[in-house]
Amino acid sequence: MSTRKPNIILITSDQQRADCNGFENPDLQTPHLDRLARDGTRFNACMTPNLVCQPSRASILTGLLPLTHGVWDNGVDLDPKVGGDGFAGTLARNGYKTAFIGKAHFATKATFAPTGTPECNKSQAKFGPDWYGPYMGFQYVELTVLGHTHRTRPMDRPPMGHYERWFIGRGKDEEGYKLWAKSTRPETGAAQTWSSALPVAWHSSTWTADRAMDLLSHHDQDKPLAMWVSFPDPHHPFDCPEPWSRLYDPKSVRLPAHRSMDFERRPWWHKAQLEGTPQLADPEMRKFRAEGSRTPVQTDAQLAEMTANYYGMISLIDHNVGRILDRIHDLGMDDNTLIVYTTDHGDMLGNHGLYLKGPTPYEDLMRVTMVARGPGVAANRVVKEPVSTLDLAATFYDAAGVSAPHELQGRSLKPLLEGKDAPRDAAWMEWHVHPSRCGVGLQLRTVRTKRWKCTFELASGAGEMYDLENDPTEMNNLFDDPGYAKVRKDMEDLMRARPGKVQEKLAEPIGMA
Ligand SMILES: [Ca+2]
Repeated sequence: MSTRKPNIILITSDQQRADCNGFENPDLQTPHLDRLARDGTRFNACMTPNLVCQPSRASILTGLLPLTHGVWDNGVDLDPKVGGDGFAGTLARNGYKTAFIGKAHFATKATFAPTGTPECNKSQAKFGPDWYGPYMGFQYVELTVLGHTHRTRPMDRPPMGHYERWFIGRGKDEEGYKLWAKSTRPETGAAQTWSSALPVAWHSSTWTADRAMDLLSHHDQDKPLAMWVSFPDPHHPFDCPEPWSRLYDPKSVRLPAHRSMDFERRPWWHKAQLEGTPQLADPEMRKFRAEGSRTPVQTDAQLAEMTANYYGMISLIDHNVGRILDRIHDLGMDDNTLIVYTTDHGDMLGNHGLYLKGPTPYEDLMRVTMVARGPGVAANRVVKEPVSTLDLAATFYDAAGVSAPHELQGRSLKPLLEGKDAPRDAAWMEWHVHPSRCGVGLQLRTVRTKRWKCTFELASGAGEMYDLENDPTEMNNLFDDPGYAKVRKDMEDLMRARPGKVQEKLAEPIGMA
């Protein structure tokens, strides 16, 4: 057994529901994630500490909750000092080579003014073709910045991000862009959905795996490697390319049993967030935000088309995870590599009549896939304790035998990964929703135990509480039920027992997302 520090490979997707993998849902084909689950440990109550990209990703990197690292909503940048003390910077200072491939979103892309970060679409000039990091503790980076190309938004010129530069640099960008926007099948009018004609070889999922595999092959194995490989899919638009768009027949996709809006049983903001006007001065951005957070009600056929494409995007990611796993195996790195697969948040996918994401902390959004395999990790085990992607930084330090640079709010998963009995009380979600998002300002705090989930909106005092053991689909809101006052009080105490300090003064947003 090697005494060397283990390699750490974190693989993430973007917006992948916890039940959208083969081991939780036989409708999906993810043989490589299934392989990880069979050879390792998976978590069936892993929570994300926020329901959108930027705060969640900053928490994965830093091991801090959003109101502590300061990224309290999309449109707020992670302070490079705080990011630099995340797991990448800390491992780099302890002898690791650190690398990032894919979608970072540690900083805002669509900003009101240039911010000087490599992800800001008004600061490209600073980051030319020779730039490969460092960034937020990662010594080497190759980014996809555009991420989720919409048909209506052409690529920025000059291109920003390594994927975009590669896409355009091949000299077939106009052709590629047209194919991307084109559909290979008649469209049903499903929101943000089409079967893209983009060749899969030009797709960001392929590129992300290619770059990660190349980096693995050229890595000097005398040094431990910590790499975050971040696929930008299956985030909307649901533009799955062939042949993956044909893997799932919309006619046989199962839809959620309860797919109509049910605001009468929900706290006020569920409805208000769909009716408010995003408070943004820029009319272009206001329109984009309003459309982005409002998806028209889908017919069953449209929802099935959307779902089939979403599943296809996940199977394409899985295929590329398989390629990375094979490369790790071929390089003889299996025995000394901890691999974790997770995502930043889920997608409503039509449940409760809602789509994409928003300030509705259902399990659809808050519960995420997490599976790990590596030295000492128990095989074929399912952990049911409420854990969090917040726990990853602490877990990596534990695996590497290094100390955290400051107190963390996540806890190492190592005992659970080793098959030990290590009960957890609760996982937290927190989100100060800015009125620029959907016209309502919210201070959401959610606490999730094995059995209960309770959300408090601190400004209005409203909330929602569900008994997940007897009501797993979250239909009966018990928040104001006098029969459950004691449970609610206990949950409030747990919510207030949130570890660490909340930043007193939160930064103003500098853009949208
Ligand atoms: Ca995301």
